[in-house]
Amino acid sequence: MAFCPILLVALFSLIYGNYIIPIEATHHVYRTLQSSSSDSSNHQPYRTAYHFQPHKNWINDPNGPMRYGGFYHLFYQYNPEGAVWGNIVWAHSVSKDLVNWTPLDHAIHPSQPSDIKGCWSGSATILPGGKPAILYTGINPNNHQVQNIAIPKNISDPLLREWKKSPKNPLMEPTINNKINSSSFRDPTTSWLGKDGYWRVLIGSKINTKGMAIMYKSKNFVNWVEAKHPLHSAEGTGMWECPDFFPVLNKKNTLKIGVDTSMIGDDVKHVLKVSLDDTKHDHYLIGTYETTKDIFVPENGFVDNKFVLRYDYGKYYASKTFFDDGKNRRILLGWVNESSSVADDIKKGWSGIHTIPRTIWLHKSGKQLIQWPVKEIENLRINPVNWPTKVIKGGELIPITGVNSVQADVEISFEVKDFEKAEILDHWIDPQILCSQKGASKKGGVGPFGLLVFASQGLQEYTAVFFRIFKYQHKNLVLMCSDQSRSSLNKDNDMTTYGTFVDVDPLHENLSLRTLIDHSVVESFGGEGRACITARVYPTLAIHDKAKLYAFNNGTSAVKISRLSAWSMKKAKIY
Ligand code: DQQ
Repeated sequence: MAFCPILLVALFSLIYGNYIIPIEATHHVYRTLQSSSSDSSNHQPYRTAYHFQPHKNWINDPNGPMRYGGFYHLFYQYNPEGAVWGNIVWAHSVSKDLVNWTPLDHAIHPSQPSDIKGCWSGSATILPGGKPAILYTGINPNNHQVQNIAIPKNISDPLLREWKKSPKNPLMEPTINNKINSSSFRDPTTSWLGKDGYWRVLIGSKINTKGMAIMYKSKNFVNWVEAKHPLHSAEGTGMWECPDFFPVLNKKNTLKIGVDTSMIGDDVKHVLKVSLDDTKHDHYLIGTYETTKDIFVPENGFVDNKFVLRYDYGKYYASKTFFDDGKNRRILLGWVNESSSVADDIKKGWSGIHTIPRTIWLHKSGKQLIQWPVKEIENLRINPVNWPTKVIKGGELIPITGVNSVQADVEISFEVKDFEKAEILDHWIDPQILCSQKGASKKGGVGPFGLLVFASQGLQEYTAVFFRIFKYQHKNLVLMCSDQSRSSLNKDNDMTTYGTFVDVDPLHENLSLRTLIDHSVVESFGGEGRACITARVYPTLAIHDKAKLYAFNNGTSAVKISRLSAWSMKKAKIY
């Protein structure tokens, strides 16, 4: 299913480069701030050392990740002019290991009428014969969102440095029954090939407050026709941004193996992820893709019309997966916005990072996904610290020394034996609210126990990542929190506390926590990847070598630390 070369030879070469007009969109627009100069000083305490971020300026969604020519390619939404959203192009970096990256020239920038006002999010598809193609949203002169295609100028260049756009662009416009608003039609997914020889792609959209993933079909990847109905939709969910649709293996002993996006069959379940513009969270549904009807039937559906499962219960948005055919795994990338004020972002000259790429697969229960930082990140680990088994009594705070507390990877496991003192929860309550009410400083029964990161000498500042066990309907219910309420003395920051319940039974397994600490990021994985919480924090005292790291227990019951391994992390080469 290759391109017709003729269509791609005669390309419009319009205005490349500087002719970019910012427009109102899904992100805040700060017109006057878009060309502010940036402070690229190396002494910034909040700049990350091993999370992906460009040298300076604004970054948002990961776009079109793929493996090609022996390289991982990452494109991302980028403002070349400043540290706020605007002037959006597709910046491009390549990597051999998903950890160290080399920046290349911007791959796609406004140049055609169909994208002259911005090149927004999209995805890459590897077509038969191994040729990549990118579908992305362009903003046309009328501020309408349309879908465009770009392909490499030279597929024998493994770095795919140059991209050309089709003169046939736009390939898709929001026509359907005239019901789709031209400002709600964006973010094409990676396409998949049906048994009938038609490619399918999803476009995020909504009608009134009904969010939906509109499907288009094509034989040749250039002429796309809208399907009779969306793949899936849901009332009350608002605009669906950056949809992602992919199969996961559902077969014992093969769960961790990733599969190509076009894979269908009895051994797979499908995942539909949508980024909800209204809540700014990435939610997913697990279900069956009924290929005969071209619909997705979720198993976990909605509760009170709301999605339940999230990739990350902290700050995390506009994620995208790709199939890594080199290592047969599916990799998830996501954007993490700042929690600092716009004025502070401009002062530091940058805004936004990506999480550590995560391998993603179906949990053996079939009810949720598991996420775990890619193995390659472990190559940055140095100076290991390992504790012998240790009991941590109620009220105890034990320093974790020997690691660089602002640039570390910590794995800790707790064994709980005594559930007698677990607090009783007599009615269900939103876990995020429960975490705000019962922060790390509120003494509990079984927990809170976990880690204090970015802690200042006198504990005026700290971020706490912890578990707290409740008795709910005669069962143990594990709450995982990331409490930022004391993360900084600078109250201009968003210090929201995040939380979720983790589907772990501490009667039968230890409670594990892994936290990646990187200057202003606290990226945590609870229950071996069953729950993830990412937070951004900006301490004023607990910076550089003033920051301390502790294991703590503020419950009445003692718990056993059955494992603690911690490492300092080397700096990755990213720009
Ligand atoms: N960001 C892009 C849009 C997308 C949004 C614009 C999600 O294409 O819907 O930068 O963060």
